Amino acid sequence: MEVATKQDKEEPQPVVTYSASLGFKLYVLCVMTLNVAGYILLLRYTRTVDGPMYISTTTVVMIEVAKLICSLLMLVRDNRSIGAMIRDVYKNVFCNPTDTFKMCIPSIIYMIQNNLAFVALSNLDAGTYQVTYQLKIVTTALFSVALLRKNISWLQWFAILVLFSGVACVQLQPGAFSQKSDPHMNFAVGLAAILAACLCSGFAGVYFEKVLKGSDTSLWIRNVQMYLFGIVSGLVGVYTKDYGKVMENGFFYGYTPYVWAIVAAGSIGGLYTSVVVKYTDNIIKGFSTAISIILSSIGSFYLFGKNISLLFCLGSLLVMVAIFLYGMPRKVAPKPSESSATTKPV
Ligand code: NCC
Repeated sequence: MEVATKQDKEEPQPVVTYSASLGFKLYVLCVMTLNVAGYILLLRYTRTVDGPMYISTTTVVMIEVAKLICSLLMLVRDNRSIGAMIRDVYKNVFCNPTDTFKMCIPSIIYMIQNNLAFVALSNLDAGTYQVTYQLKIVTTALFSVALLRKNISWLQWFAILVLFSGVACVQLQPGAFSQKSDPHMNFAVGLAAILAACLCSGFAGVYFEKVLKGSDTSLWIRNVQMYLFGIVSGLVGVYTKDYGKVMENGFFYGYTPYVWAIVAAGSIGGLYTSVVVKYTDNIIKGFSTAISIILSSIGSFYLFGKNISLLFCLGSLLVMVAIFLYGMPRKVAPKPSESSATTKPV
């Protein structure tokens, strides 16, 4: 299919916009949001429960494998046969190395980010983790301006300040800095991991959006490209960090049904994230995942017997208000590039 995407290099992104019904967008946002809450709780639960501890780097690899299989199945559906899918992948992935290598960057950064999530959740409670992680809206906004040349209004920058205040309130809750109740948890390490994950999330998300919407290559081909690199970089992670443990106990050591549930939730979350970014953008994605803060906080309260303080509620509320302000529609004159953008239906 010929789409007017190969424009002059100086034209700003995006050059392809994808349309879908509001119902479909709400559906993917809801699934992603509920999944995030479940994923965080599972991660937190499996990192704190007694018993043989699974090797988290292997889980990251398994999630990439599951996402690759699902993306290939989506390509079978789109191409209507396995043979056509193989030809499609061969042509677009293996015969197009320059294009394929574009996905190497987000895949490595996501791999680092996904590993950092395990470090952060081994040292922070689920609620603090989730709210602090909302700082990725700031990094996403900054990278959106830098890479996608997005226009961010004063109201939206104000929303970012409100967001900072909300996150600070949550962190100032009594005991948040000490977490003396669990000697294995180190708040400083958890916070450093989560801040680094925010940078990774912002950069990789915006970079992926730029590449996806910068050409007419299908989402599932982009995902196959990314997950292939994801598997390789994930295995490098296993080798460098946990080689000894894997040799001693095996790759699947400590894999309980809960760990397999993490693999399922991790792959569903990743795939839905890619669909959300395709039909909306990274900023709307951030707005949606804020709802999962409340869900995982409630879950954290029940599962780990944690008391949610008033300050935590206020902080969460400020974060929600900030995300709402950030997502508020505004009138902007269409850019010349946008009027020439190609719109593709679902
Ligand atoms: O941090 P976040 O996403 O921005 O990370 C994006 C996740 O989506 C995967 N991804 C992205 C693009 C693509 N084409 N395919 C993908 O599989 C990346 O590998 C990365 O895992 C969020 O906005 O808060 C969100 O958070 C993650 C997750 O909770 C955190 O990263 C913590 O680990 C959610 N992922 C899951 O719930 C599995 C994501 O849905 C939303």
